[in-house]
Amino acid sequence: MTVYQRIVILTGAGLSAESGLSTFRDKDGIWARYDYRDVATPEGFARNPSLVYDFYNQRRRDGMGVQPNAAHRALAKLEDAFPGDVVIVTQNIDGLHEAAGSRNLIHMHGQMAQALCALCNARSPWVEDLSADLACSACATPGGMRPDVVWFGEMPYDLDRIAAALSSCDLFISIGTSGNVYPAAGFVAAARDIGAHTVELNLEPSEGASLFAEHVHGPATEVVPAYVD
Ligand code: BJW
Repeated sequence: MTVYQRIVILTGAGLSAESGLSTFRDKDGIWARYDYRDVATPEGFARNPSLVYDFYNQRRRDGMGVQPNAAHRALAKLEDAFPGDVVIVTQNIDGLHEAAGSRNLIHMHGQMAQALCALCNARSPWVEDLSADLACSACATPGGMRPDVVWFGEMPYDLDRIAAALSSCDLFISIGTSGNVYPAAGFVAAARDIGAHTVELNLEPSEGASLFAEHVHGPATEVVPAYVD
């Protein structure tokens, strides 16, 4: 690990699976129970906001009391101990990286603990009774409140910062993501193109597995501490 200077780590739902949170595309995953077009698109939200609020309220309840696992902790320890730069780009909307102590963290798909006012872009803590009629405290206009998450067809957050990190990294590690969702699924190609070493740590080969130079397959709580320690 000491030969590297700048590490970018992409994480996905598989990282939090052993903490007890569902993944999306595994056979008992979230998309086996919900149609993503209803709960994870702006069109679905416009059609039936109550369904979307219920979906994210349930996700928040599922996340209550959930603790970071050994893989989250190993990544936080890496950031503390590594002499160079470590940035974690997570697709996860849970708060488990922060809870483990990671600081240099980008939530590219948002955070379930937050609400976003679509009218003035103000962010506020999510409240359980969030509804389409609730007024945003910043602009006092009812009707704009939504979960602060990135749905299909929307632009992920902090892409400029992510592109800058990818353009100068020498090690790219992807953990617990199926490689189905872009632009995150394209980061490995960007890192590889500038000559970075690329590693996949996942339960099974992802969609983009052939793009990685190195693979370690197994549960995140085993393979991540073993790789980064
Ligand atoms: C374990 C494990 C254990 C299990 N240990 N591993 C080409 C280019 C650009 C865009 C597109 C494109 N083609 C299509 C698009 C559009 C679209 C897209 O990608 N569609 C695909 C389905 C084809 N993308 C978008 O719309 C994105 N926006 C966008 O593209 O804007 C325009 C743009 C263009 C060009 C450049 C830049 C921008 C937005 C995507 C938003 C995704 N939103 C969601 C839901 C919201 C958040 C939430 O509610 O949580 O985000 S969808 C869902 O998928 C969620 C996740 O963050 C995301 C990724 O899922 P993830 O994390 O990979 O989970 P799984 O379940 O798929 O995989 C888990 C993996 O873990 C599996 O491999 C398991 O084996 C493994 N695992 N247990 C280790 N214990």
